[in-house]
Amino acid sequence: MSAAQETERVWAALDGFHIEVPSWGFANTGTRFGKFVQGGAATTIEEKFADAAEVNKLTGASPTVALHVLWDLPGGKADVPVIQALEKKHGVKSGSINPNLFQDLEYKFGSIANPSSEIRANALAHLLDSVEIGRALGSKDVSLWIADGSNYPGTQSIRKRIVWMEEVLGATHAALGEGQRMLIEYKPFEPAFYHTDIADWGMALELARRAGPKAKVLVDTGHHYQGTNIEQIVAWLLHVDQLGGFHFNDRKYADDDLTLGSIDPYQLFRIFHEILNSTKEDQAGIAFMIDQSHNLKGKMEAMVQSVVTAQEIYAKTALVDRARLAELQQACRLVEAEECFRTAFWQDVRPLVREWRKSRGLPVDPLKALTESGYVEKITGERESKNAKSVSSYA
Ligand code: AOS
Ligand code: ZN
Ligand code: ZN
Ligand code: ZN
Repeated sequence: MSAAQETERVWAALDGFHIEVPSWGFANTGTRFGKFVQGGAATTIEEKFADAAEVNKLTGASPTVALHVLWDLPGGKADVPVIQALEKKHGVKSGSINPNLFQDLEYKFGSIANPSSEIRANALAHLLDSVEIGRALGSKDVSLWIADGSNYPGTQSIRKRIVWMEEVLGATHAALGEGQRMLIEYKPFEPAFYHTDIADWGMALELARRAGPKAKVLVDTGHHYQGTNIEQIVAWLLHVDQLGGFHFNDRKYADDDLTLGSIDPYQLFRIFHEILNSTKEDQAGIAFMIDQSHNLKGKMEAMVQSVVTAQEIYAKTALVDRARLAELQQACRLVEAEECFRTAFWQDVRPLVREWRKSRGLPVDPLKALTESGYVEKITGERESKNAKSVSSYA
């Protein structure tokens, strides 16, 4: 590939690349053992929007912010005008709407799979509110993570809980408006430690199919057992037209929510390759989102680092000579095929990405620009005393 072709490919890829940042990634979240409160963490929805806007200003790639209904719109639909005002003020839009069915004490034994029909009805009401909020904000996706499960064998009926979930998800789907979707996330364990009601992509896929055509599967990269071939799951979901989006993060052990690409950048490259190897239409239906929680790293720095890493790895992936690769695969020329694939991964695309940033009027080095802007000092000064008081609540 000529240098001009490489530039063209990388620039086209970066122009089309957006990744959503989570509102909760700017707030004080921690581990189950506690959290180290950061002076500059966002304490209000306004501060979360300000931080998300700053990340977008530096990277040009994160124009939307994922919202958590209970944490960001505690007043429910009544808070929509507040969010709309923030969108206008900060120039970033609301992205996926995340219902919260794991925090209230009534969900101790489950939400949409709880044996109590009353509690299931409350969970459905919250999902319907979330759909309404999404519609009012003009946001496409309602993103469902269901923490339901049980801790000991024999304590719950796995089969009955499937039926209950089908009922609630079907009713949620029926409420979706034109252009709205629901994404179903899966996770093998945590908080439940014996069975999780939506434990893997097969369960999520089947529930999505039964709910209806606007339901798709959401792949959180941290939600797999060690060694799972995530790109193969991605390939399958693309094949059956059920891939709704991603929660990107990285991990060494379980759902560690580390900065994406920090442990295994090659895995991210392989996932992106399956996506870039699919049709433009397929690609248009995939929501890229970051789902991370930074307990030790500065939140702004970690988020900028994540978006920049996503851009760089996406750019690398765009350099795979897919036509040549297909020929080599067809001819079973294994070593050449592997080298063709890996050559793109080994290439240092950072000079090309810098050129792209310059040409788009963006800072050439977003992390350095963040440091030089004094933004982190500014927000720390403004928020430190508020953060010192709020050592408790998760997010
Ligand atoms: C939890 O493990 C899931 O990844 C959720 O998607 C996420 O962490 C967040 O809480 C959104 O509810
Ligand atoms: Zn997630
Ligand atoms: Zn998770
Ligand atoms: Zn995670």
